[in-house]
Amino acid sequence: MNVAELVTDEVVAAYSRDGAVCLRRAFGPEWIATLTAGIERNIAEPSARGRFWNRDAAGSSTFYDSQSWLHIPEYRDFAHRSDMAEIAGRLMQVEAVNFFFDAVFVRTAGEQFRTPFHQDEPYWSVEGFDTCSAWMPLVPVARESTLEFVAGSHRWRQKLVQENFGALTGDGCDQVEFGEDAAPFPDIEGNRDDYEILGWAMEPGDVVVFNARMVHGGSGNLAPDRDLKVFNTQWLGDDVRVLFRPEGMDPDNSDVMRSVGLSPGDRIGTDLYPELWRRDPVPA
Ligand SMILES: O=C(O)CCC(=O)C(=O)O
Repeated sequence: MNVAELVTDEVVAAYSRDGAVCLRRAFGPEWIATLTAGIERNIAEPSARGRFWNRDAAGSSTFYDSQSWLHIPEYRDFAHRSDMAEIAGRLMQVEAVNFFFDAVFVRTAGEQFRTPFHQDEPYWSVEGFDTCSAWMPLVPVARESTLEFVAGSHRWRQKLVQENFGALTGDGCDQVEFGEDAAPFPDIEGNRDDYEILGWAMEPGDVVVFNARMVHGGSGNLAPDRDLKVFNTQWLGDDVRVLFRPEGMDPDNSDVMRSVGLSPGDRIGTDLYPELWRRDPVPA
């Protein structure tokens, strides 16, 4: 399906209002096959950030890795050649889009571990409203096992204490620790009726795109015969600037950003965060 058919004015309005939209049949079987091969390669050759978020006594697990596009050609190919950069640009209504990083969440059959509710931007080495993540399951996912979103939370103003996912591994990498200027994170799971919670059963080819300020979590809770392989990409638009956070970052890009000459306040760029889409100039 072409991007104009997929990202209609109604979809753009829903993304702006709710902070997340599910686009059906956005990617064909060839991309699913490519990314599935990429995930298999990634599990065999994890980056230094590769880690298990969970392994339980029954043998189920959740594997996480990020920024692997630098050594996984299938991920690089998707970032550069698929329609995802344009989809991100048209949803965010920006002039240009840079690739930030990829992440994978791979749960084996029957895995129960659910990702705690959190926002993404507070972990990142950048800040801005024009951000999005594209969460793409490569296998069918049922409603009770999908990622969930608190509608409208991308416009919440309060700084919240976020989960320290670095602590799930104990390896000292990518730790975050919020101070007293952040409010306690609300108990979404315990008070589900107080929130409008969005989530979609999805098929391979569907993608959920969400603003990085969105409160989201869940996934997991898998039936004994269902696994869940998710490929995720993060995209940055016009108002995004480099920011090194005293709370810590996950993934912490500050060293690598410094090494390519990026400083706090800079517009993102360089070969590490390439610009992959720009709105066509209006003809004169
Ligand atoms: O799939 C998951 O378990 C977590 C996904 C997530 O938090 C994200 O894509 O930012």
